[in-house]
Amino acid sequence: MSKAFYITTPIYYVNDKPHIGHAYTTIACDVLARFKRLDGFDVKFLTGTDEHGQKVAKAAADKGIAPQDLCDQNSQNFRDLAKTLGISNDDFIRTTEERHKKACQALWKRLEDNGAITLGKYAGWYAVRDEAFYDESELTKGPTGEKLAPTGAPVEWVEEESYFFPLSKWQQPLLDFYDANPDFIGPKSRFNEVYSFVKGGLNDLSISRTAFSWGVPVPGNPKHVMYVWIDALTNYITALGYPDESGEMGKFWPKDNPVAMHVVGKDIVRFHCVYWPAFLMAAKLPLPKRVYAHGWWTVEGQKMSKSLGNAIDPNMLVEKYGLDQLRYFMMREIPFGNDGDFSEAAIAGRINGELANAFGNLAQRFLSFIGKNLGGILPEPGALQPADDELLKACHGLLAQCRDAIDRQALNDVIERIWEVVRAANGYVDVQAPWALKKTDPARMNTVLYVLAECVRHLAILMQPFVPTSAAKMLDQLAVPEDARTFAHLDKAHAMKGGTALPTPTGVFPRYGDPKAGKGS
Ligand code: ME8
Repeated sequence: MSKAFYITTPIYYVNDKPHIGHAYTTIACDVLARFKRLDGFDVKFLTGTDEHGQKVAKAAADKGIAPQDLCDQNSQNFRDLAKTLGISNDDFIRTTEERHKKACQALWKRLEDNGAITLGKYAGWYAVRDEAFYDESELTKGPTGEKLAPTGAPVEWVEEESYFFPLSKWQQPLLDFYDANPDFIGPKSRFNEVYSFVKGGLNDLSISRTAFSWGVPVPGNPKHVMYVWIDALTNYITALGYPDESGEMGKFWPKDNPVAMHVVGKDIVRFHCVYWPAFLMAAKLPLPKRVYAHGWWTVEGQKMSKSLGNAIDPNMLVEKYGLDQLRYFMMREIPFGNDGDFSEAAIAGRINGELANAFGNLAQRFLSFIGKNLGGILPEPGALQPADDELLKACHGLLAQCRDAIDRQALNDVIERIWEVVRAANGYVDVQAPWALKKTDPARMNTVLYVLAECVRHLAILMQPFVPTSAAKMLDQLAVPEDARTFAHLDKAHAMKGGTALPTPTGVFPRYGDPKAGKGS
């Protein structure tokens, strides 16, 4: 029976257009989803849009359009972006869908039945930009003395009738859960941050609003709409068919859940690692296995913001650099979990130095040599020498190392492990110099060319999650059949066969800035 893996992105607010931050999270999840599929898992990969709440209602009012119209337009922008980025999501959820309203109301009723919801009055601070309540003690002062949330968002005083979730009661169960599941939150620094936040004490949470109506109505009291975060977090189980707990819920959200993981930015850790598990515990539903929070991108050294107008449109980046080039850069440039900076110099450096020179040239040089000198037929290898064995051994050792890194969400480590072999293969070419062997020792030349082809087959199969189009082109050039490209095919039984006719090679990774090359894949 195949193993299941459920991976989700945050659902993005539709108050504005997507930018590279959104593209980053979605690409990272796509890499994880593709890796697991290639590794034999039955994967469900979910992304979508978060469409309710005061922030979206306000954005629509500012534009003078109905909230649903704004949602329809901007949700489509996110859906189109997923397509442009080559995202392999299995579902795209919108929180204004009927299936979602049904799931939210069912979860609410279940919480109510379990005595986890009370009616009271909220009086406190709220930041619309963060859609978050803040305690007075968390606030800071802005330049003109105004009160600000710790994120820098303006806050407003809210006083209204509200339903409450008794979060304070869940402090100890949450701490016990974190103690028993130290891998629930990654990276470790985020785990520690959440742990000390919860240890510091939790306030009960207001979970409904009456000041506006753009949300899921509270069952039995439609004067209230649900707090947008209880609505938003529920999306992860809506997409599995909740409240029906048989079908996909049983498979992708099972008891003791060893299957589901959420990838989020560091801004929304508290919602995913404190509120969400507490809601689920109170509802007596399984918790996800892991939440991984990545870092923050700045652009040319600056924070992206509406006022600076420097939020980069990912569509433009794909147009300018090529899709696989962008995907590779984002996954390679910074350790997943750390902050990083997007700059023209950095992406151009990675494209030219690594994709074009190191990886692209490695394949291009020996493939054109075979095309020109051997009629495009991959030669049979002779007896292997220690240098050949060493390179092939490095190839065979890669999958285990990549799996280990993937399970820690160390995406750049996966690339680094692969790149160690790319470097070793380039070193092998330099030392073995197959072009020189043509005259002196053609049999040895054949072996070297064969070993290179087998090595590049491994590298291209393992690079598929990161650069799917280019890796596929490389595998086409090696005449690897489309149904022989999973990780199960990395074994010796599926090695390249001498005598295989190879198609005419063409460059897979053009240099950036080379007027002859055009843009990438
Ligand atoms: O928070 N760098 O939606 P959102 C890296 N609707 N990632 C970034 C980024 C940056 N500069 N800016 C945004 C919400 N992101 C809620 C989520 S989930 C149940 C509800 C990414 O549109 C990052 O993943 O504000 C961050 O967590 C997410 O976009 C926030 O998207």
